[in-house]
Amino acid sequence: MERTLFIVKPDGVARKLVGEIVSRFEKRGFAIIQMKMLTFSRAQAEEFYSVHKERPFYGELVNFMISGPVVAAIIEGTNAIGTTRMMVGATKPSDATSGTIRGDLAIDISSNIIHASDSQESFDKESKVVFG
Ligand code: 3AN
Repeated sequence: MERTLFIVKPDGVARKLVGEIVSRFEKRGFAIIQMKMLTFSRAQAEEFYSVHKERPFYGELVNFMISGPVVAAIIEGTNAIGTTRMMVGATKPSDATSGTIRGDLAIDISSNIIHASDSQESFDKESKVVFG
């Protein structure tokens, strides 16, 4: 059993995709361990995305993440981190295969509706930023 974190980003919440996205993970067989709606503070978003600090899109990414409420969840199941990343699809929605969340529901790289931890280290850090 493994745990991971996913976040329905502000565009996903605004587009009323929370139910659709949570449902995919429930149907796949994951258990929801924690879930909450929150609006990131700037400091929280900067810490959450600190690995991208030097990237040209960092400022835009932080501004986007604080632009509205998000829904964050910790889920548990076999190979949760890898399976969730597979279900989310490629970062660039135009590269994401149909059947994945981004491949079915997103078109734009800067608003790609969902985040999911990419490693145990990311999960540890990100879940601390979001759930304390
Ligand atoms: P993922 O969310 O697939 O793990 P990362 O960690 O490489 O992707 O990037 C984090 C977020 O930064 C992405 N979800 C996306 O919103 C944004 N992002 C990544 N690359 C770009 C880019 N080239 N231009 C604009 N935003 C980007």
